[in-house]
Amino acid sequence: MKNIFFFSDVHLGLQDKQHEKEKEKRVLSFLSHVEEHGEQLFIVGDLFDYWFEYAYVIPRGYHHIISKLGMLVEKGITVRYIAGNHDFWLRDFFPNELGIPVYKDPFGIELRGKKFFFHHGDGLALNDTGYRILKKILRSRINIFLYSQLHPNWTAPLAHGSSHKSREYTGGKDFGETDGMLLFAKEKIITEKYDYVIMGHRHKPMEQKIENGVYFNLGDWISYNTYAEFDGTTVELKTWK
Ligand SMILES: [Mn+2]
Repeated sequence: MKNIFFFSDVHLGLQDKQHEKEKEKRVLSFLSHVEEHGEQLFIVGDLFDYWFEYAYVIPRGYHHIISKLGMLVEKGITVRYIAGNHDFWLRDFFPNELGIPVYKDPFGIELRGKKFFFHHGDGLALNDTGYRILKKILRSRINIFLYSQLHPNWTAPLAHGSSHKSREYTGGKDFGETDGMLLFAKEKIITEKYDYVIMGHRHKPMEQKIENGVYFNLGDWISYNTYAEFDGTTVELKTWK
């Protein structure tokens, strides 16, 4: 039987050309592996460092990876895409053109008899009221509409700048005792009896056993190249070589 794969925080478009080329190669080889050994793939947010999709236009530069994902779907692999804070402005391109459903809210799902809960992870830090307010503003319909009226030549370079700041900001957060993501995972596992809670956003892989469940943070593809794999019995955090 084939396996279920999870990865997040590739942040395509974040780095300079050479790093992006190398990253693209790594991700493509990982996706080929999934093509061969997977039956399902979960993208747990921030595949793109910046994605804003217009009714008739999508950002350029990620063609190989996008078409590879489409190929996986054609091969019969179920691919799901959980929007992160950097790629929240996904519209109908992935579902309509590629057959990849986009999830904008955290959700639970049963996979081979185990209960999984997925959340990109943004907005859970305890000391992060500022971000939670910003999140509401960035996701308001009227603001998205207004933004979409601006020409992409203006908005894309600007967004790339602010996304760098946002990532530095996230990276600098304290994930110690007061790790809001961990507390969230505990709640899901202890109270709601989930077997696995899977998140990204933290840019640092983590595996934490909590009573009868496990919280995984998937790390990133900037420094770690980590992903998780479920064979129907256990979930394992792995590094792509
Ligand atoms: Mn994120």
